[in-house]
Amino acid sequence: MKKSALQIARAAYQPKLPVTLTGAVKAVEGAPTQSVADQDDIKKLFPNTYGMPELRFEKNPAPAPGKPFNVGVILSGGQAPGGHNVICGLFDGIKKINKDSRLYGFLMGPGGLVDHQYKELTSDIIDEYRNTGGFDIIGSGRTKLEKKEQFDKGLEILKQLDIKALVIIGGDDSNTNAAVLAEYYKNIGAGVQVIGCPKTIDGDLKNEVVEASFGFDTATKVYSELIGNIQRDCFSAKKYWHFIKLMGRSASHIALECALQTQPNVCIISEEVEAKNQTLQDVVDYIAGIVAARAKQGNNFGTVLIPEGLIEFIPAMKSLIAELNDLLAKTPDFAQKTTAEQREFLSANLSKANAETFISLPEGVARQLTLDRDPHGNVQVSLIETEKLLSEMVGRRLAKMKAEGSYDGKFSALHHFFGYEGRCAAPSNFDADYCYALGYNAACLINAGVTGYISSLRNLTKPSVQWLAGGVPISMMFNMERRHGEMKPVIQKALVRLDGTPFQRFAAKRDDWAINTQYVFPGPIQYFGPAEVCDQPTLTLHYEHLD
Ligand code: FBP
Repeated sequence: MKKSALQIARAAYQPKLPVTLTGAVKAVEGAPTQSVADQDDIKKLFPNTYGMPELRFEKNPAPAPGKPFNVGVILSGGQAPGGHNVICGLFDGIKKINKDSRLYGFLMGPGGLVDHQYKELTSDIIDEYRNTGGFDIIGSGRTKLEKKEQFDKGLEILKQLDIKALVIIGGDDSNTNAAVLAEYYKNIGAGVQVIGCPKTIDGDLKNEVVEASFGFDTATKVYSELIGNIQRDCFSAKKYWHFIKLMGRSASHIALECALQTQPNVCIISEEVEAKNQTLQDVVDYIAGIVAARAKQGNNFGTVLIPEGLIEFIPAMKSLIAELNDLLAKTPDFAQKTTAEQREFLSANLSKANAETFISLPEGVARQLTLDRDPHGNVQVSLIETEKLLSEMVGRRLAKMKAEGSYDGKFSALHHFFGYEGRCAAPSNFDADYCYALGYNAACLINAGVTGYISSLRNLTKPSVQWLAGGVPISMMFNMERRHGEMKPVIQKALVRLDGTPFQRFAAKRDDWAINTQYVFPGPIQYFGPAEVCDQPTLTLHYEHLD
């Protein structure tokens, strides 16, 4: 594959490891841990891996010579910038312990383990992928590793390749499954350790012990650059309202970080909408109010940031989607009805409140809610064009306001969705360093002989050389939640905290940003240059450290 000039120059970048990891390390045990909630239930489910201590690495002045060992690695779920560097760090880490150690990548996600699809990652291959975006070195997939048969099938190939440890690079669900797998292998005496690494651009895998998931830094910088560019265009032409949907299936961390970076006129935070029990119409009225206020000053332009998961946080929409899922599952001939028949059927069969919500929706969105279903029959919420839904409804509201005499402006909307643009970008210096260190640190955890741990680096707002390296038992992040009708141990998803500093900073400024155009134009990610331009972590991370 032909390489760009940046790719060639970037290949030479040497990620900056925490000082502790630059030589041999020893693991120092902290106090035994507990899960964040439901301790008794989780202890029962993880008899072999519950309560293990946190680990901190320190320099080891007198290391014993390391024996060679083989490791397997899996990329799980959506792409996130820096995944390749986790693998490069892992490779360099195991080779540093012993040059004869070997790394095997399972192909296209967890399915590769179950189906025995793998390739050995040699130094020639690894060198091609240093500091690059993407997950294409081995591919990724969304197969869930959760059944005993999958674990047993996986063990066959792990044994065949003499693999001592499996590293799973994934989000909250994948790390939950990594802990279940670790417990199972320990219980049957399989002799295979399982180590997790925290990945997802969504930024919702974080807590007291995991400060950030990788990929969030780069992805939000890419989106902020694009939003900044749009804002400059919008400020130049002064004739469009830009409705910009941002990825982040559940939590609104991406939208919030981009708002802090770019200071748009409006940013909706799903968690706040839910907490205030707002309706879709409330959200529409809020945006329309700002459009009208800006129009009064002759400013018929602006930007609106919308988190991808918004729809599911609006209580009325949540209830409508839940009832539609049930109703349509019982109505196999629904797709054969004409549009008019479908609308009539739904109006007659939905509860009164849900029917009213349904009728209030623009036709395109109503169709997406009823026709575009996943293989389980559920609404594919991520396909709903929330940006169009909101702008259409704002347009209608403004027309009404015009008729009543409370608005006198022009409203012309353009729509954008930023998601995939950011997931495979070349990792920022932060993500390049963080990911490389996560992988390298995972090698140290393997060498320390532990299982059911997630690779952890802390002190992330400091320069990477000062980061603290260690490991945290995954079971420590668990609570019990209802999933598909059953109570399951899962890692708590981190949503935007309305009492946290990142949201509070935004909330304190948003009224000003709404009316007085205060756009910031962050520009593209810089890989070379002064540290204050190239090495800044996200504002979210920075403000969270003030909490
Ligand atoms: P992960 O949680 O697996 O990291 O994926 C996050 C994400 O990028 C979401 O923001 C988005 O909703 C989803 O993946 C899209 O998934 P897909 O790649 O399957 O279209």
